[in-house]
Amino acid sequence: MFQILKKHLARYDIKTVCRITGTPEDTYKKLCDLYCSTGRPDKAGNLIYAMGITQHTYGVQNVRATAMLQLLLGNIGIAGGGVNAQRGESNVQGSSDQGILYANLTGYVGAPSATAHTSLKEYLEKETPKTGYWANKPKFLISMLKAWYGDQATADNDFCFDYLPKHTGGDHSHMAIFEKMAAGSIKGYFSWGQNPAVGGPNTANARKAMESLDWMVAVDLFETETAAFWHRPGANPADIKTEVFLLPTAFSYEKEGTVANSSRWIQWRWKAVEPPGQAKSDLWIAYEIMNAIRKEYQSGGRFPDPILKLMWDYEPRVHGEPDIIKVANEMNGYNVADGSLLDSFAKLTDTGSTACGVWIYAGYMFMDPVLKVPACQRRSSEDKSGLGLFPKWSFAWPANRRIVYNRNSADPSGRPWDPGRMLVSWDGAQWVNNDVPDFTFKDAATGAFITPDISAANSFIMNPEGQGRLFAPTGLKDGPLPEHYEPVESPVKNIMGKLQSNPVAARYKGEFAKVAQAASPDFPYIATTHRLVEHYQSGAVTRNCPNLTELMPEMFASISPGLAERIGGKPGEPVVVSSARGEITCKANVLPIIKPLKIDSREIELVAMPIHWGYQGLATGSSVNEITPSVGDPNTMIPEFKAFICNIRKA
Ligand SMILES: Nc1nc2c(c(=O)[nH]1)N[C@H]1C(S)=C(S)[C@@H](COP(=O)(O)OP(=O)(O)OC[C@H]3O[C@@H](n4cnc5c(=O)[nH]c(N)nc54)[C@H](O)[C@@H]3O)O[C@H]1N2
Ligand SMILES: Nc1nc2c(c(=O)[nH]1)N[C@H]1C(S)=C(S)[C@@H](COP(=O)(O)OP(=O)(O)OC[C@H]3O[C@@H](n4cnc5c(=O)[nH]c(N)nc54)[C@H](O)[C@@H]3O)O[C@H]1N2
Ligand SMILES: [Mo]
Repeated sequence: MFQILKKHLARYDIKTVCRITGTPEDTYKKLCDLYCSTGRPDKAGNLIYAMGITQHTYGVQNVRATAMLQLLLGNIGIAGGGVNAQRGESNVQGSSDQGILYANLTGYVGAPSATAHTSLKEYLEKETPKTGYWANKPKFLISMLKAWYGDQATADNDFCFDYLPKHTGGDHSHMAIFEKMAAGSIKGYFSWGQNPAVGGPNTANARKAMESLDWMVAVDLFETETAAFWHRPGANPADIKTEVFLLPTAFSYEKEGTVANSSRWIQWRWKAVEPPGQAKSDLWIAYEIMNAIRKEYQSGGRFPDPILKLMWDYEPRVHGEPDIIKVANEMNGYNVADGSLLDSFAKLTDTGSTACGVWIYAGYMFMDPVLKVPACQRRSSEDKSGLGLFPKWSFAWPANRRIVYNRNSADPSGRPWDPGRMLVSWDGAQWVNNDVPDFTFKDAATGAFITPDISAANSFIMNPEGQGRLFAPTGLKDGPLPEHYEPVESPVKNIMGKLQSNPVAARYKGEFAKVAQAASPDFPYIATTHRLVEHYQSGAVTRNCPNLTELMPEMFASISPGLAERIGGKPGEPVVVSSARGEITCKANVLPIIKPLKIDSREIELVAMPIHWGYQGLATGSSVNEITPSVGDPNTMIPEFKAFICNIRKA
């Protein structure tokens, strides 16, 4: 495999990489030397990334490349190492853990398919690997079904597996939803804590697509651009039939619950103030909607069982709110016989004796020894390792392990590669550790230590083969090894091969198909989008804060002094930025730090635009997403927000 990899990558010598990226060769070489110097036992290299890596039609290939680099340098599973995705919103990690992605149930257990999984047995046979930790999948799924369906779930009825919604394949991501909405096949829509009228690509068409909804529910702090789509500038409310409900919700400081951060630390957040007016917590809203649905189904319905047999008891209320500790305990898991909390997912069974909503969260709740009530937040700052592990602060899933794959911090014989950064260590007779070992280190039955040779060749326990993957044999739509492609819209030719852009990039139909031809003379410049310190995301919250809107009041496009001169524009003057989707007007921000990109010895100007404006709130302005393309990565369907082509002129 290593020889294949070497051959594949030999084409990417320093000269070639710098032709593509425009980085000066000596700078790039210096950077490579510095970064690769971390590939020694006494050093650690940490690779942090966010949207610059992911928001491309080859975003997953980018991420794969970072993981492969870190594997090759020995930077995985060690203190100070790793590939660290910076999750954007405070609980985006927690949301993913709870199964918010359409192809997942909770804890990254795959959602069942209508055609491939007609029974629990068929699901488990097809989806359970023989080796690796996922061999325990039946325990995770059956315990989740017990958490959802309680006594109703028995071995005889497949633990109510038939009640789970089954997918029929295909793409149900953000862009696909709006494509279907535009085509008229989606009739109702919950916009719950998101603002797609500003946040999604090609958004002028997304706003138009919402007009074909019968109803929409916006659960938000404010009347966002999405909630207000029916009276947006240019629309005639009399022509729009959609019934819109706006449910006011409590802000983060006005409710309690868990949030999970980028390091998978689950932390409890207490309520600081009461929500204003009629605003309720999201939990209250979800609970009452389901209560109302259950009431409707009591008088019949096409298939009431999944709804009426669901365990849905979060009483008694606490200050009117559902009992959130009951929710937290259900996520954590408990013994069905006596309701006692599970302290580890190692205790889960596939017999129905345990219930657990989110297997990776097992053990995060504990009985507070002083108060004698279930609690979540551990609050000791003790850290004997001196490595910043803080094992008694919060709970890091899985199993309160701070660094996953930590068997790799020790050599095959179990000696730490760097004694100064010991996570786990075999002292000849037993394992000693600063972090929770991420391998089978003790015999579950006898409690005897297992010698290091057993785990040495099996240090990536989530993979059936037990190995890190330089080569990804399955799972990725665009192949086992990363390859360079240009963005779908690019002013330059891909010098690495015949295929200009990722041949399997996600693309959409109708109005969402609008993409410029490569090297179009109509759009000679590269456009990119980014954030500002003063605003947050679609600006729904921050453009309602007077002080923040005062600091950063207006939408703008940043360009180089050279480009400003070419279009005859001065700082602060209005400009029109256009793409194959349309055009927006904003102000010119002429900045010397914006420099033309040097690609294959050509200089190409760059237009950089922030993402935060819309037509609601205290400070309004055009949304850059009116001109971004609906194309995305084939695996994640994340839109290509970071690179497309545009033109710019004086308004
Ligand atoms: N103040 C503030 N903070 C925020 C947010 C906010 O809106 N406002 N949003 C939060 C959220 S949800 C997220 S996801 C994060 C996002 O955080 P970031 O990803 O850091 O934010 P962005 O500004 O979108 O863009 C990231 C960077 O990508 C670089 N870039 C563009 N194209 C490429 C490329 O091809 N390769 C590489 N290597 N780099 C490239 C740009 O130069 C830019 O500096 O921020 C979070 N924090
Ligand atoms: N062009 C371009 N577009 C982008 C990006 C980019 O870099 N470039 N970045 C993308 C990224 S990474 C992200 S994450 C998205 C964000 O896009 P969205 O998720 O659509 O935008 P947000 O503004 O984060 O929406 C959050 C909404 O939740 C509301 N809210 C806040 N707290 C609560 C709460 O406790 N409960 C409820 N119910 N509502 C609450 C806010 O008022 C706001 O309306 O934007 C994406 N869009
Ligand atoms: Mo994000």
